[in-house]
Amino acid sequence: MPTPDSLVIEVPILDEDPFSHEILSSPYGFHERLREAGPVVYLPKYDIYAMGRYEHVHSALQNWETFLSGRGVGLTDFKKEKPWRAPSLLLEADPPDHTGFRKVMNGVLTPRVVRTLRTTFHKAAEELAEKLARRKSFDLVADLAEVYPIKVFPDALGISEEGRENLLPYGALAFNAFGPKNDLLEQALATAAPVQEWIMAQCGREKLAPGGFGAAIWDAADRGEITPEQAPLLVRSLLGAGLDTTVYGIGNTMYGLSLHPEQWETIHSEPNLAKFAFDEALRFESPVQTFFRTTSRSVEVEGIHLAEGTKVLLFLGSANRDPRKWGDTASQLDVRRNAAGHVAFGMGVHQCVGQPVARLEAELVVNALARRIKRIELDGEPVPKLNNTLKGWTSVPVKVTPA
Ligand code: HEM
Ligand code: OVM
Repeated sequence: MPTPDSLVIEVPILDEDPFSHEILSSPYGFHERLREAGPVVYLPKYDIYAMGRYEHVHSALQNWETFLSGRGVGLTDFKKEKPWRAPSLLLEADPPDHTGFRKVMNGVLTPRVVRTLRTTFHKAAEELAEKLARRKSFDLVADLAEVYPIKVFPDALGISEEGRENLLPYGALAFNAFGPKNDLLEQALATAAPVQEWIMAQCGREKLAPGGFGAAIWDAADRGEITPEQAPLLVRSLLGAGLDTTVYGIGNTMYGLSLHPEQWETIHSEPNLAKFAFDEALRFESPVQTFFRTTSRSVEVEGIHLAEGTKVLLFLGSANRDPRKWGDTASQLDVRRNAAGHVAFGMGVHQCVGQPVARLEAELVVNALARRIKRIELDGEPVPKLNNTLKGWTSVPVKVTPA
């Protein structure tokens, strides 16, 4: 029933911790309680509001004027507390500041530029798939998801070979840092200083190989589109956002397909479905589960009042499984479903700028495996990987039958 503007509804309260180990490793029961409780729910544990339904998550993502990113997309309000690092010029900025930086990054990661990587990425995918298909069993994470992106992405960026072991810990730190200061963040921070130092040292022009994404950002500085002070921060965005996300994305996709061997059969018989399988798998198990926004003004959502400066936690992973949007099969993986409209890459002005890279990696590696493996199934209990923002696995043992 529509709510008259004048009628302010009392907000439902959920006394649960979405950043607890239990909910992080297995969030779907909580998502359902969140969606059922109402369009906007209060979480007293953190004094924040949360949205879990597709309609409201989707519209908050589109409405950057009311739901700000510039005060941080984590729990910390940058207006009240000092951020743990200099804010991202992209992720943690609003128009008009965001607009010019986004234009530059769009130019660095155009589908046309990304197409030039196809040959190299293809060769690496074929080699890895050939090796894995010969084994009776392997681990989807340790032997595949944590191998392929590390093989191709740092070279595409143009960073040095030395120190690449810092990349995944930096991503883990950055994504944990969007959450509360819990044990997961404390653990990541304990070893963070040398990791952060290495990351920033890689962002200078002299460190970046010609022809890579990093050098392309510096070319934009040469053209006067950004300043030499801003270029390293844009390079840092790629170092922080570009690797863990695809490790989780490829891992989650292969996990979903192993959990449903009949879905694998479908893509084995039609390997060109690999790219659709990736979108459906991102919907089914979204690597980036949540992002915050901060209200820029007093606003009412379905009759619930949010004061200016309120932190709102948007559950992308819950929106992507909302039966109101996806029907009663929302919690099932179906590679033939039209997953268009999912919010795993966000929506609106901040929608993932790295999508062409993520899609290229996933499509090539899943396609290469689909052609060589007839059957895949779980071969033991998957072990969840805990992170305040990312959902994925530390280990997924599988048994495979070669084609
Ligand atoms: C933004 C997810 C891969 C770079 C985003 C956002 C999401 C996301 C949800 C929106 C953030 C928001 O609205 O606040 C993912 C997923 C990936 C992936 C699920 C893999 C499956 C990548 C890759 C790169 C990248 C490979 C770099 C090459 C970025 C950057 C932003 C972003 C720089 C900020 C854009 C902006 O604020 O304008 N990503 N991402 N991402 N992503 Fe990705
Ligand atoms: C950034 C960024 C963008 C997306 C995700 C992310 C660490 C960082 O621009 O720094 O997570």
